[in-house]
Amino acid sequence: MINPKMEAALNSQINEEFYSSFLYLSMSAYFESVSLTGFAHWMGIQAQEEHAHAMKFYTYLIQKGGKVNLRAVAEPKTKWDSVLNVFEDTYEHEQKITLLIDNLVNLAIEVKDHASNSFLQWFVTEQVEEESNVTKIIDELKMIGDNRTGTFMMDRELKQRIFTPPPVA
Ligand code: OFO
Repeated sequence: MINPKMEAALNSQINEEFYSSFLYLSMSAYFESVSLTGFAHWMGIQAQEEHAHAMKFYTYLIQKGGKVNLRAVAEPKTKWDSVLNVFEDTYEHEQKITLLIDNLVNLAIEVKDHASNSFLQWFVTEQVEEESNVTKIIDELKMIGDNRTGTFMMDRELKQRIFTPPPVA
């Protein structure tokens, strides 16, 4: 049993998480097109994580007896001006997601849905990490500037990223 307002809001968040996955996959494809395979790999993992986030919401909603309503996913952007520009967009997007998660927590409190509030706390913590990871990359990119060797070294470093599935709801 789940509050109908919460059910609708969680369905919207499933769509947002699938869109996040699409956006990062599109960024990954952009990096492939400019032969930055390490950056492409990092974004590919990011896309996988977002898919897992969507599924975490999906599983939770079903466990709570809610109805999952999947909707069309918006078309992501496909071109960027620079590597830095991609990560600036990523940061902006993650800030938007943080706001959405905070709004979900506010709603859970409003409708006295303690289970959803508890479930959402994992995402609250995750968003701190997401924003911090992207900020670190933006800072490094700003330090590197137009230096090709620096970009190449960073590309190699980002290739090491490993996908860690989030804990099941
Ligand atoms: Fe990038 O975050 Fe999902 O929730």
